[in-house]
Amino acid sequence: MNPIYHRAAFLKSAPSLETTPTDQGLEVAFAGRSNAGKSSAINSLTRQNQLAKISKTPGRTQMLNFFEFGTDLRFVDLPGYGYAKVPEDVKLQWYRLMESYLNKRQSLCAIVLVMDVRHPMTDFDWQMVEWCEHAQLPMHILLTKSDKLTYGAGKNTLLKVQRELSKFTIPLSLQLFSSLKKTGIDEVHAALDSLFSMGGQQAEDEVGEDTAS
Ligand SMILES: Nc1nc2c(ncn2[C@@H]2O[C@H](COP(=O)(O)OP(=O)(O)O)[C@@H](O)[C@H]2O)c(=O)[nH]1
Ligand SMILES: [Mg+2]
Repeated sequence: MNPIYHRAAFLKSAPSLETTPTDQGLEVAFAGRSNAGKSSAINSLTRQNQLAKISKTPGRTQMLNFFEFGTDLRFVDLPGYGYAKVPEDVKLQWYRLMESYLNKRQSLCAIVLVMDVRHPMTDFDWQMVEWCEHAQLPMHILLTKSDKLTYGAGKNTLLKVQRELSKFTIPLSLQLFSSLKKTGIDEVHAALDSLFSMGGQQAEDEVGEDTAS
């Protein structure tokens, strides 16, 4: 457990890259299909029931939601995707927003990909992993709603997804999680500690390269 994550407070909602908070420090962004359990996961990790909105009408929020803790450390709740009912122009807007954020955001150091353990590795999820591989962004995967499966079935899914992802070269880790039962939280905190520390190390290396040249 790392209590720093409990200090997270809402910072800003941004509908575009131009309106995001100053691009300094480090942030970890949470991605996932609408209804996968992203906002619930952020609330469980920060021990705050109302921090990220748990939406009853999914697929409509085309916003990047920023939460800050400590100095220049942030979580970002990315807009969800995958609802058939969403109109084409909303899908296009989502795509453009995600593409510009993932490609241009300097402080983005890792992605937490949230998937419903009963529906892992949808097309959207594959696209996210490919994006991260392309950008060489480390990734941690939460197979959430694990309370919906027996322990054995959850473990089987975990192993299957692990095998499917073995071809990727980015640092990749995954775990079972449940916001409902509050299981797996310590493991996520440890993964976040490691992602932020890798991000900090890389930022230092880049500064080193700049001063050396
Ligand atoms: N059983 C169960 N339901 C969950 C869990 N996490 C989220 N949910 C439910 O799944 C729905 C979508 O959750 P939400 O966090 O809003 O998903 P988001 O669209 O990815 O942000 C809500 O009805 C939640 O109560 C979980 O771990 N277990
Ligand atoms: Mg949400």
